[in-house]
Amino acid sequence: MTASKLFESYKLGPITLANRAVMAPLTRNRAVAGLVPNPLAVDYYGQRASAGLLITEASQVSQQGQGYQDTPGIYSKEQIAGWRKVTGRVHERGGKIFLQLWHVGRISHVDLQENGQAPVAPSAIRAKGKTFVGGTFADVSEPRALELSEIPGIVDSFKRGASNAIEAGFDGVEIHGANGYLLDQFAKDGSNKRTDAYGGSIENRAKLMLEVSKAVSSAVGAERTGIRISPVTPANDVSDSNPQPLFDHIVDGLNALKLVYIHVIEGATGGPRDIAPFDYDSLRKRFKGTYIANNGYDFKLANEQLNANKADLIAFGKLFISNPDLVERLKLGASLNEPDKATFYGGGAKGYTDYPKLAEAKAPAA
Ligand code: 8OZ
Repeated sequence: MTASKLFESYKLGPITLANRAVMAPLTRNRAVAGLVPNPLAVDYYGQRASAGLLITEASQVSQQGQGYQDTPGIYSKEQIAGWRKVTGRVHERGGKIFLQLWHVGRISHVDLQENGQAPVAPSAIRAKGKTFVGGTFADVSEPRALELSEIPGIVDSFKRGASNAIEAGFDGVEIHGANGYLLDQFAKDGSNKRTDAYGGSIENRAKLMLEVSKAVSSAVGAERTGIRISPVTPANDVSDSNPQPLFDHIVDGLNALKLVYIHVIEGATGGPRDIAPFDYDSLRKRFKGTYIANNGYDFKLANEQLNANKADLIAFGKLFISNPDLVERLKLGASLNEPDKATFYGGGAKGYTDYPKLAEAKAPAA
């Protein structure tokens, strides 16, 4: 068996994780009925319960916050009931699970919005990019700028989503502050051209992310609230002219709120880690809570970063899609299943719940 810090337990606020491997949030687009987690999701998350911590796929906090077809929500009674089955299965198997709270902002389409309205954004600037809706890829719609008077409603929708998640049995929540969705759109100056209290200076642009963090942590406890950020990702056409002071400021604010973790996508989401210069150590040093590192990690890089104390936990995405027993495989130095891109988004059990565990793969054919 391979020795590694990755296999050591870790105390995350009030809960103890069996190891330091985190399953990253992964959009799978299988919530086909009522945007309620698919019954297959119970098996999918349950199969992966040996991760130290599971973070669910991004789950919209309102209809307005949805940007792709068949993504689950966390705002209706039915959705809460659906998620309760997921948390029940994961806990039965000794796992821990956080739900990711999501508002896509301008990365949406009129067909997903109430009465075909425009999606909302900090400013009325359409992103260059596509979404998946009605079974096909389509350009995202032209958004409208949120009125100042609508901002408290956005904060409330995150807060309600967080309370709903706790009602559904989650161990905590992760605020989606990354990848060019609403909170990231407000933070970065490529998408935020507002002239009110939520635009202009770094402090003003960071305000919504910090207000949401404060509201969520006051509702469910800072020790159960984490956040995901992606300082330099170009995902969903987002950009900032000076991300270092922006994210230094954001992390200082999160630290003051005593959030339990920051989950940092280092580099371009799902792409090169070195896309732009950025000092992640600065975030690591500023933040007194847990640092979860993500993006392009394999076992070797995970060990290097853990041993150098650059991270407390490591989040793996694609590797957890194709290896339900990733932790056991890494312990044994066993080979890994390759993920199949064609089944990442949408569909049924294929490429979702049918990746074999090691024992199953090794079992002789009947
Ligand atoms: C892939 C496809 C759709 C959404 C993210 C929630 O990037 C996503 C996402 C990823 O954070």
